[in-house]
Amino acid sequence: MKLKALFLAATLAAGAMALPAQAADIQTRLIRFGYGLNQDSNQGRAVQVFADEVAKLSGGKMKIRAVGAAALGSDVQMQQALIGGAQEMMVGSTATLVGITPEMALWDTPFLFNSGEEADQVLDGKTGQAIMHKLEDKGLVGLVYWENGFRNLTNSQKPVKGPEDLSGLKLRVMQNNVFLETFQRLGANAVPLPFSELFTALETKTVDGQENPYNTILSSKFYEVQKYLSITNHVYSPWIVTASKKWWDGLSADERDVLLKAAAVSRDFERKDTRAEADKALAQLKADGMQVNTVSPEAVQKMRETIAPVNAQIEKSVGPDLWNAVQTQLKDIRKK
Ligand code: TK8
Repeated sequence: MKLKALFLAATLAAGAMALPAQAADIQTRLIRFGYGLNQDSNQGRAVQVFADEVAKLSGGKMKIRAVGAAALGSDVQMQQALIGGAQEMMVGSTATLVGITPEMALWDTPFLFNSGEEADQVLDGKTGQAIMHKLEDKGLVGLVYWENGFRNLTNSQKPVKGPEDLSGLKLRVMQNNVFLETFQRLGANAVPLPFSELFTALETKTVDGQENPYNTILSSKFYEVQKYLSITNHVYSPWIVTASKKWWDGLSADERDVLLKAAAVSRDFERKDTRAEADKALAQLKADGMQVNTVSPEAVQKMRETIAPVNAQIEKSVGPDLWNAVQTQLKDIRKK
């Protein structure tokens, strides 16, 4: 009788173990997750999807406290908070990580990708993952890449029809030497500034212009302070979801699994949402009064030639192996 009862208790316990979130090795955790854009943006929507998925997979034990609009700091400030262990997670531009992990500069190569789908294959492939894992030596853990998108120019002065129109234009660039050099070569007066200071800088005319994807120009209301939008698609920008390594190393395998699974769900949602919204954003920017011009293929070609030396610079800082791996993968993708 006694043995039977014991057996029953053991069976019940084993059954409970099989229940997903309740019995898994998951503690109650509050996770501060910072990002730079407004809540009402492609970035904000994807953070919400991530938060919901983490709650679902952890049975409500792991709670994401999402803080947008750079209220926890600029990309660079948040990266430092993650490295120090004062903040758990964030999403931001890979471009702002170049000071920490130089290999990230590969994604800043002008005109590297022809489409978002090409970018997906490279970022989710061997090279993209190898670069992401390099963050671990620096106190960060990369989870997934999201799409920021193809960047285009806006300014308050004139339509940019070619490199000559950039001459002397005060243009905000991301805090990154590749962007600085690219726009200096194009003749602009490039000013590195964190994204969190950009709207005010445009509003007060500290800078004349900036470059970002349509979605961001809309969700950050740059159309209120910028008249001209010139379509160049000069570079594809990824975002990357990162965690503090100090914090990550203290998580159980089950907790990490929840975060990785939720991150993959957020990535798939984010890329779809971002692509679906980009065309609508452009139409909305026109409706909001922006004057839009497409830079001609000839002028784009001239831009490419002017900034070609930047590629050699990037190849030097990422090393020939990574550089060649991406070129080879892109050739393969384009053959198909
Ligand atoms: C948001 C930035 C932004 C980027 C920029 O934190 O700085 O222009 O495009 O998305 O990472």
